[in-house]
Amino acid sequence: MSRATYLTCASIVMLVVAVALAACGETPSPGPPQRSGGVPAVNPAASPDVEVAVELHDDFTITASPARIRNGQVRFTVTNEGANTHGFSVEGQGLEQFVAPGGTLTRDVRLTPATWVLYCPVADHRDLGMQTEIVVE
Ligand SMILES: [Cu+2]
Repeated sequence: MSRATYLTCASIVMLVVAVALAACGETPSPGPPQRSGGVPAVNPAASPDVEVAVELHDDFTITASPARIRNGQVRFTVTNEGANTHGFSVEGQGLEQFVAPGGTLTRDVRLTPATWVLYCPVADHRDLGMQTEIVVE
């Protein structure tokens, strides 16, 4: 191999290496586009007309305070005071939500004048007595 041929071969090898390095050095494809700016809330809750505090207990009791309210937008703040999972349902409202021990849940429900049953939807808790009523006037 002459010196000239050797230099040419070396140049080609270096060129190939350079191209390979360039290929490896490609920046990774960008991930999914990032959202910028605030996303408007889908269903911003109206300020409630009345608030009811609900407590769930391990002895299968559920309390609501106050238990007599005026009709309108009702905000239930449900606290699980027990060591077991309980839940919150308003009969006839299609609402069924579990609440972890020590957890709190807030739900807004529009209630018309009637007597509404609140109960725990977990397992057989309702049959064990875990329900109460509120009167909406
Ligand atoms: Cu329960």
